[in-house]
Amino acid sequence: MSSTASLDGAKPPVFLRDYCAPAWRIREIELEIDLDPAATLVVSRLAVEQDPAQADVELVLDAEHLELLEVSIDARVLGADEYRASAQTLTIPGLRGRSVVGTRVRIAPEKNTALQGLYLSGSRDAGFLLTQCEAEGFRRITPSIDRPDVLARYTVTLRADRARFPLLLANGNADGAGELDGGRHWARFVDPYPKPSYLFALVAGNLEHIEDEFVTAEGRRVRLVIHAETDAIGHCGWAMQCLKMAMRWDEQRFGRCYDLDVFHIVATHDFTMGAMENKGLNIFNAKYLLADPEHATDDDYRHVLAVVGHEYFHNWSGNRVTCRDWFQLSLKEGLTVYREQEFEADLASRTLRRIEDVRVLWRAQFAEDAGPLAHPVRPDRYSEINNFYTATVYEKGAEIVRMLGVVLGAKGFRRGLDLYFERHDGSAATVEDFLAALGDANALDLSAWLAWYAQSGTPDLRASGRHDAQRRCYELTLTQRTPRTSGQPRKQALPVPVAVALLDADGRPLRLHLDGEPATAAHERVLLLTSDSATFRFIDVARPPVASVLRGYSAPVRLEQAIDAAALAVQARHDSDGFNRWFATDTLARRLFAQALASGEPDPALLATHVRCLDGALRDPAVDPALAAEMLTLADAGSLADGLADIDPEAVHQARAQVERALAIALAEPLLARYHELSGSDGTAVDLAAQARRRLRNACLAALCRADPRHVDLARTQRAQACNLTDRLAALSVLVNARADGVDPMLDAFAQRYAGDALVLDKWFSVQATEADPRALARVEALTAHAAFRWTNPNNVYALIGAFTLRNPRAFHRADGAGYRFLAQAITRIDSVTPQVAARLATSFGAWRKYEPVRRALMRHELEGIAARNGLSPDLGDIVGRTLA
Ligand code: 0A1
Ligand code: ZN
Repeated sequence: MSSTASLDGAKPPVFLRDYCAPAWRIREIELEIDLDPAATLVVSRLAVEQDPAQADVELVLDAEHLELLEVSIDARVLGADEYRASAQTLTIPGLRGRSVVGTRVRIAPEKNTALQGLYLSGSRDAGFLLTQCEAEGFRRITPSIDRPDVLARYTVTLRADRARFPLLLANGNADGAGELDGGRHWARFVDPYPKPSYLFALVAGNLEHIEDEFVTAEGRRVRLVIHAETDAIGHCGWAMQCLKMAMRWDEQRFGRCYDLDVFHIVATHDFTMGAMENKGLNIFNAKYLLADPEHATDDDYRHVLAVVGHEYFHNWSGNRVTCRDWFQLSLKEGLTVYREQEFEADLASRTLRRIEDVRVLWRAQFAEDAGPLAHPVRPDRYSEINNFYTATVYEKGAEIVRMLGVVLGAKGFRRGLDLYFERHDGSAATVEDFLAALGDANALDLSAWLAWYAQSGTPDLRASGRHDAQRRCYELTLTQRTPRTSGQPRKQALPVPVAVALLDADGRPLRLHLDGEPATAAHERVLLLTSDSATFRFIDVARPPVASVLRGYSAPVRLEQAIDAAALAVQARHDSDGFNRWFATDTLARRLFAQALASGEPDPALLATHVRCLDGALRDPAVDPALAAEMLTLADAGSLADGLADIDPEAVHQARAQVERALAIALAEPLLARYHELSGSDGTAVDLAAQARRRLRNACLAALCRADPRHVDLARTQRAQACNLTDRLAALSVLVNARADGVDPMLDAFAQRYAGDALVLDKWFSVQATEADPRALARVEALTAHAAFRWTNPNNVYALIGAFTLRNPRAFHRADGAGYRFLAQAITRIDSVTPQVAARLATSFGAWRKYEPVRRALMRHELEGIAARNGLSPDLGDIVGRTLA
């Protein structure tokens, strides 16, 4: 039972419209697993039950990469002619009604480099065993009905050598343990909550742990345990704090309590994604769990908070209420990303989190939606579901939930979510169910919102205002249009909530009075655009106001606003919405960039306006330093090139660098003053205020070094004196980018200092991979031979090769095509090891048609070369096939 597919033999697509309720269900699953890295035996008993309405449908179990040893029905072993096994399935013909189907299979976790199913993390002799089952990994452990709408109760008995695997874990509550002959031992787990197979997990190894306790609002005492390898266990304290904060927050904000007596988290360095929400046994990529001042940056601290929250919140949005099928993936992911965003917004900074989310949306999701891999938040077909854990499903999915939150208001949204959880607890739901629950709880018909899930592409939203002095009114006209996307030529109007305020010349918000409505004291209003275009008239507006539109980025659209630089400057300096302050500076910077790209230099008047805004943010002590840092940080090249055709990445780089330099030169004095003022006081403190100050200080440093090479000495001093990783890395990055004298020995010293710390060395790889210089490619190629780099480790691959292709457009898009060649070779090499990672890397070619003809041809050539290879994985075949289509 093993399978590979070539591009022309790729898996056939599955269509949403073909969904059928399962003909067979599984009430109970009993597993007995004899663990051994070389040969693990899995014995299963599935209590299956046929849907009487589908009595003619055979029982087909999913089964891949398994060595089938035995099949039985109600304890009677079947002859080889009584079942059919293929590379993907095990079929038992003639079965009717209820039975217990038994199987015995053998698997080899130490050979499983795909990191799906049961695999080994770490070395052959000392590593530990763990599972990853989402989306379709369970079928690589035992034959089963591996689809999310089949929910079963699990009893799991694990057996293993005690010395090698003292820790045995599976989902749910512990239900006995004991000794066995030959130095082996056993442990049993019962999970009382029916769950789909993708939430199954086990862990076996020699891990250390830290432990704490949480008492839920319902009075349940919960043991919290985090497990990690010896060298990492000391870095788990922050994650434990985050977990407790997440548990309390979900009770307070959404009334959701934890529901088992124990909650385990396990850290691994071998994981293709961020983390996984297995019921009661979350498994984390160590990158998103470990944090201590010497080994983690401020960003790491915030990411741990967010990801620990995310996985914990899945316990309700995903586990208690799961998805009917994988087309509904955003039902759990969009909702959980939204909950995670709100968690961080409430506990840390709302404005900052929003800016970061919008940057990601623009960079990753808008690009995806504008290229050949565009798909709706709820796709209508897929051939490889692993390729749909995308920015669209996650980030745009979260934006839809956010818009519903904006329209329903906090209380209405909470009512709706309560009803959703109540109605669908213990079952598998759909996007329609979600909208119905939110609507029913608020006596609203939300079915029009389904279009956001079904339609791909980013809507353009045009906002233009007209003031009528005589009538003392202001008319705001909103117009939407969604450009055609691959596979979806026709588009319809969507419900678009547009949060609006009107500011006077000093930035003070006016009271809003919409024509035809009673006057209120509100200074902000959500306008709901439901058609192609609509005009909203505000009355009692004496003077032309500054319209602050799309506040908090209330809808995931490309805003095109008829607004002059002076009005943007009013927003940048005074808007009471922190996000829109930043949005205004970003808009000004993009205009400067467009001028630099078109005519070789930015317009001096516009430059002066923008400089005044940034100067104000730098000098004003009332401005959050983190916000000031964000205002100083220009959008990345990919985001700036959004919407351009025939992109010349070198020209984009030069125009961007020119704007950065012009701003830095004009702001040199306040940048330097602020840099010194912020120096030296925060040490290893990781509180929010200290993080914000470091962020601004490092933004000032980077800008100063762009303005004048002499400032590179500041970076040298900072590198030498830094007492935290954030400052040390920021200085190193500046020095690498400046190609400063002596930077190579500094890089060596850094690598030596952190030798053996894989996560810090990954950052060291990334710093070198993102040097905005075509010569970075040679360095990256050389680093693939470094002792700390393994092609089999996804974190290494993303840190070096992913950082190079995604965050170093100048070098990746070298005119000679060497960057493309390197990526294509890396993809081919990785595909035979970890297909999911290869497929993800291949999405870096997704925008190939947007580039100028020479680069377009070079990328196409590499894509066609990959496509022509034999034995391509279905994962890679799917991405390359769709990219070239
Ligand atoms: N559900 C996880 C993401 C995840 C998806 C697939 C994985 O393996 C292929 C692993 C994790 C989350 O959203 O956190
Ligand atoms: Zn998730």
